[in-house]
Amino acid sequence: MFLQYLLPAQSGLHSFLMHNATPILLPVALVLCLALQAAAQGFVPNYDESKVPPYTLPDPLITRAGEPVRSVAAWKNKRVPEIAALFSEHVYGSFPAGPRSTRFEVLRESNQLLGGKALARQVRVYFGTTAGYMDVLLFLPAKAKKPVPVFVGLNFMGNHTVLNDPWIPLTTRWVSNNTTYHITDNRTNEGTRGVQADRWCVEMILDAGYGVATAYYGDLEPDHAEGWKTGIRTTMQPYTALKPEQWGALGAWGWGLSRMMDYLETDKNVDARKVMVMGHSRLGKAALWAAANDARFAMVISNNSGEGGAALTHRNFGETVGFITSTFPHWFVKKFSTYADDLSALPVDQHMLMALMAPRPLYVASAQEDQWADPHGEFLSAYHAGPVYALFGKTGLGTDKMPATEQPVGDFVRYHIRQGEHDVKPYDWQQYISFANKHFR
Ligand code: GTR
Repeated sequence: MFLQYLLPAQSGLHSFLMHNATPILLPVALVLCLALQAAAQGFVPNYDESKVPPYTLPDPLITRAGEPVRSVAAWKNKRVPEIAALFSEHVYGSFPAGPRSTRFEVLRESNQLLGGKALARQVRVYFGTTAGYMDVLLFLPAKAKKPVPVFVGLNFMGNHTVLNDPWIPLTTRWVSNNTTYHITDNRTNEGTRGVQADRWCVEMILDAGYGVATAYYGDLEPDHAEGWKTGIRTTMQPYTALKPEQWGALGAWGWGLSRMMDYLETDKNVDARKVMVMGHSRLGKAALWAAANDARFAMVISNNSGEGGAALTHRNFGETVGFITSTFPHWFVKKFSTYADDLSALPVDQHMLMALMAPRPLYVASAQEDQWADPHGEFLSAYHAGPVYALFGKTGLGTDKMPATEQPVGDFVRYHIRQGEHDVKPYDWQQYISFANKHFR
């Protein structure tokens, strides 16, 4: 089935794939790279459902002291803080409550993008009273007569990659080298404009009457093992009162989403009660953790977030704690890696993270060819959040049967698995838009 895992781990081939794949082949190349990395580590992922060892999930509705949670009040006052503290301690690290951002500078504004369909703003969001900042790119439907609900999410390569328009400034931050895009000195270039436009579907979102806000995740922390040294975990240390090792890169990216929210609350064209946080893959993990900590996000969307995101950790399928914490040691707190060989000791699982979203609408999406992210584990974790939604009188997925491809299921918790690879596709956005229509219109 996954022939790629049989390939020898040759660093030359690895780097060839990483750097010479055409844009269209990039997702395939990434899978191959992961496979080669896995092979290099002597790691053989399990892709056989019948070989998933038995596991026991902690019950979201029983406290650590063994008391059942029977009311919304008990859930909110006792169990939510307890679960959030468990995730902080064992997985993601602390999530600083602030400082909130209060200083915003509109750097540029235009009503010329997308043939005049979009009102676009690039806004510099300063961190507290410091000179540190992130640049938020906001698109709004030009025709809107009142404040609109907005999708918000971080991007992987810079704001200029989400839409091909020379009006959008190139990021000046550190970016990953990539010879497909001729990035060799960790600085981006004109050739990368719009290269991730397929993932953002800006026009489709605006046509549906929604706005979309994005920022480059490298504004918060460069995504490599040493990135924390120049990222906000270091620069904001006096303000967050946390040492860099007390939170991970996922936490830093999630914290940035909250700072974007600080800005959106002040934008008169945005309906701040209807801001939907969305993230893909590692940025889906960050989006979930942000939403768990910040109730201002009114809807939560996890796109192929996988291990450490929506997928159940206790299932041994696809990516594992051992692999993720050794390949990306900077994403989590160190303690998470100690569960690599003994998952039974881990006192949380990701269905509890899903449950922290309740009663907000939650969408979990997988992709058929993204077995690395364990689609069935993503489905199950959405399913096991159901009892908490029920406590609020809301139906979650409403079924324990994994649906066929492109047959979304669920009410307040919704799930789909689409055909194709690890990515964000127009199909995914169509579903997120109709989910938003259902709950916000
Ligand atoms: C992979 C990682 C996944 C996922 C993915 C991504 O290398 O193993 O957990 O986060 O990266 O972000 O695209």
